[in-house]
Amino acid sequence: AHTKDTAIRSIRATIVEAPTRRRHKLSNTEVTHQGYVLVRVLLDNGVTGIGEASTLGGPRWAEESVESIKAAVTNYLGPALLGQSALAFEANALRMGKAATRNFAAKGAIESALLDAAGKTLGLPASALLGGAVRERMEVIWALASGDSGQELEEAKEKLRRREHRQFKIKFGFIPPQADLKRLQALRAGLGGEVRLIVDVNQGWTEAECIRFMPALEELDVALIEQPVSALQLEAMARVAARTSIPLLVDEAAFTKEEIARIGAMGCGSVYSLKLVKSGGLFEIKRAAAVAAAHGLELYGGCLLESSIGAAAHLAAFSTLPKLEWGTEHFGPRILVEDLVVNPIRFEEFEICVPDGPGLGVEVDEDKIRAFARKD
Ligand code: MUC
Ligand code: MG
Repeated sequence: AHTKDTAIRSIRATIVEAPTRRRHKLSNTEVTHQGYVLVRVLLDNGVTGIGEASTLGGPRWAEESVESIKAAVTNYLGPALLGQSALAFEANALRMGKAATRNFAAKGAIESALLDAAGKTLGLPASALLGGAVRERMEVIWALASGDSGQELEEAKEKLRRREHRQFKIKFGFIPPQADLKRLQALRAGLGGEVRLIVDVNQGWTEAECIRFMPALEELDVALIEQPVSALQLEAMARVAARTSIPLLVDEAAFTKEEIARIGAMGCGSVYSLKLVKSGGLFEIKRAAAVAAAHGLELYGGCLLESSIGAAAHLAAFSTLPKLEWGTEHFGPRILVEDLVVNPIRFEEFEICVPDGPGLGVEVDEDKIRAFARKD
């Protein structure tokens, strides 16, 4: 394709609702379908690029919903970029910043689509445009979130048997802490002492509940506790972090670089979860990682149950980070009944493989998109 004609001709957004293999529960919501907005950009050279914005149960995990994302892309962010070169990544991010505050999932999807189109134009993987990959695969964590203890143990055993995952994140906070502890005890007893277990409370506990129940998590050798208290209660999170021997993973409490600097300075945790829907761009994820690392935080490659499209975008950025101590939790492509691409991301020997084709390296399955697109 011609590298001269990289002007952005159109930007379109489609709402997609893809069924999940089982119910996925969190402290404040549960899903049986994943809501995505697919963003397609068309350049003057005829190349198209695809990006994905993910949500979890409507505007629940964060403020953005599929409806708000589509509106932001169609009415504000898209129009601000028409006629600009897809290769002008920083200038385009500035333009989006002027057109809309926050709206990170929407901005992240557009930038992913531009990286896809630019990479396809230049014949380079998106990771090359982000600085070049320093790793081609990474250890990948699976999330257990049905709430049915027996089912969760069977699911984990199956993942181990298939050599797909050997680290598990257990979603807490949708039942009382005592009941969550029973789930965890059953998993630890059934899986043995070697398997790494992470707990994500999704802001579900008070500081008092942390004080009461974290000693039990320590006994069960939990490796990491993610966002135990409200994202707004930074002081409480810092006190909890100082009290427990388990490192805290900061998720909902920090989206922007300034927020990361604050949680870093306050000691709210010692690991940071990177997410496109928090950073609003793949270049920005790299800056988020640098700010977190400069405050002494280790890095965890987060997800919001993206399909292989969103996962490919994340992996392009994660693959370029000098350090990614905790690997990634990109299990999204495998929780969908049907992935949205014809060449799903590969999982091998407990690792997820970074696609190496041009752009994001995935090809949209148009039949699936037609089947799952919201009819409105
Ligand atoms: C979150 O809070 O980490 C990622 C995995 C999962 O089960 O939920 C998401 C969001
Ligand atoms: Mg989380």
